[in-house]
Amino acid sequence: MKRILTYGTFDVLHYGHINLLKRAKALGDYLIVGLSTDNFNNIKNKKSYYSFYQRKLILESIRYVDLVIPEESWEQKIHDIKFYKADIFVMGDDWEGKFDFLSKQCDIIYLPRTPEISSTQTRVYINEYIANINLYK
Ligand code: C2G
Repeated sequence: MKRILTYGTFDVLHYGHINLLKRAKALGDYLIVGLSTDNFNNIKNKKSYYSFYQRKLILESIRYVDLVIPEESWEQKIHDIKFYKADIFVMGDDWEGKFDFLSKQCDIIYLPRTPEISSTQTRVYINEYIANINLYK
């Protein structure tokens, strides 16, 4: 059983996230996602639209995801790799090189980030769509 570990905020879920989760799962048999808590988002200077529990509910409904754990600090990865017996640590390549220090614990794979889509961009699209609806009312 090959176990894969990844982390993220996964706010306003979009196809870039799904692409990452799908490819991560394809590398093994069991995908664990460390989901940034609202407090850790503050540390990352990231404000998410959905709460941790809402984002957790959404992630747990995705067929590629087997387990969602809270990501509360930058430092927990080494513990998580050991505790969950992760064989591969996966991140999008916007993080290229940032987690190479974990290579003593497990394989590290950075997957190409899906271009042109982000949670922020998705929120812009939604706001523009709503503004257009109101325009024609
Ligand atoms: N991602 C992607 N393509 C996009 C957007 C995101 O492949 N268009 C990937 C990111 O590279 C990351 C994952 O999807 O691997 C989750 O992205 P975010 O929710 O933005 O996570 P981030 O804020 O990068 O947090 O300790 C690691 C951090 O928690 C990562």
